Amino acid sequence: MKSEMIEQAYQLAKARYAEQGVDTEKVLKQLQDFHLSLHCWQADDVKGFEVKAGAMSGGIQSTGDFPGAARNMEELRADVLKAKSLIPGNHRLNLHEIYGDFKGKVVDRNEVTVEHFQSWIDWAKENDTKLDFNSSSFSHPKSGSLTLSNPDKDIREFWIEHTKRCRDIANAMGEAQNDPCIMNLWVHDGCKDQSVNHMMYRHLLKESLDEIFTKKEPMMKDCLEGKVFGIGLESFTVGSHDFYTAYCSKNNIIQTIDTGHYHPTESPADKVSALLDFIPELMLHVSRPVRWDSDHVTIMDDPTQELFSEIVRAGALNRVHYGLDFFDGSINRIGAYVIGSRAAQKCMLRALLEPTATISKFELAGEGYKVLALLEEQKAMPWQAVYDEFCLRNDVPVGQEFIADIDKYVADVTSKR
Ligand code: RNT
Ligand code: ZN
Repeated sequence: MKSEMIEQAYQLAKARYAEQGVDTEKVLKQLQDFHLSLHCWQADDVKGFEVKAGAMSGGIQSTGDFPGAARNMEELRADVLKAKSLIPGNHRLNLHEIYGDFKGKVVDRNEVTVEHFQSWIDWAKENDTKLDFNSSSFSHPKSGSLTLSNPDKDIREFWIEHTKRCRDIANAMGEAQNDPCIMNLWVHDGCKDQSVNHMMYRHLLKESLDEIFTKKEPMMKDCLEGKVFGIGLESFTVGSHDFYTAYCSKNNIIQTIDTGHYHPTESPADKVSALLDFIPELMLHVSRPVRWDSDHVTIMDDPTQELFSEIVRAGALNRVHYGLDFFDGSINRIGAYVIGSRAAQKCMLRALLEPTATISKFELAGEGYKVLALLEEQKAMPWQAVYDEFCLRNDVPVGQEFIADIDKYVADVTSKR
């Protein structure tokens, strides 16, 4: 697309938004300041780099065997940089513990230290990327169906030790980048079938968390992610949404909202305003559930749009961390990163372009039809022209032009793997 065309379309869009009292230049600045946290695990179907890696477990699954997945750290880093070069703005990278630089050695989860992440810290600095982190309780011989809530003290302590070490690593990352590292804690703990010990498991999880959080780590932020069920853990999840809502609100901890972790008609967006008066901040795992927590690539669907709109309407832009969490092994994985990240950005852009103050005035004046009218108008406003301008200013391909870049990368790089 010619840049004059993009510029002309943007000027028209700018004028139309100005009629609604919306300043697109201000919005473009806000969008520049909107940083996603790209999840490293889309690049290799959540395999990681452990030397004696266990088969994938913990109730999650990546399906598909599209060729060209990253097979090692060098390939993963190259793929992430390629994806980042096609996404406007600057974005963080979210690492799982199993992606450490173990240098060919067997390092068990209760032995990991910051030295296994030093090369990531250096890489991040060189590439102007901030890091976030996750403890990893799945795909390990001691994962079973219970980790931090396991009645077996030895297994429980193994995972407590792992999680404590992960917090130390996250804190070191935060220090190195002079910006807190967001560490997500998700454990798959649950039961496949009927159980009469729900209270006991939840109590054990609470006790484990209390112990894990005793150490103050000033340069990292903890967040807790619940869910409804996992594959092979269908009947009961210890760390449910309610459990963590209670725990986070009592202990002033960030809660993670994964958009795939609720009942099909339950709205993740509605949780933003329900939670933010009780917990300090929110972490998101932006994903797309198709019939189950399938972790399809994020697109501009209604649930994602509503989620970002609710954040903006709540005035909570700076109280949310924007992690992505999809892993589709059935399509080009770099394409998946670019589509999912751009879709999340476009939803945020549309949320920022809403004339919320005007609509709110009508609502409070009892002018209901005007509220509906303006919300309907937003759907066809020329936000795409603003997004194209954003891409142009960030010197990344506009519109579908990124496809040619990915095709070239396939020809030059991933097809040779
Ligand atoms: C699983 C959770 C969790 C994982 C990642 C890999 O249902 O969503 O966030 O997807 O930690
Ligand atoms: Zn998640």
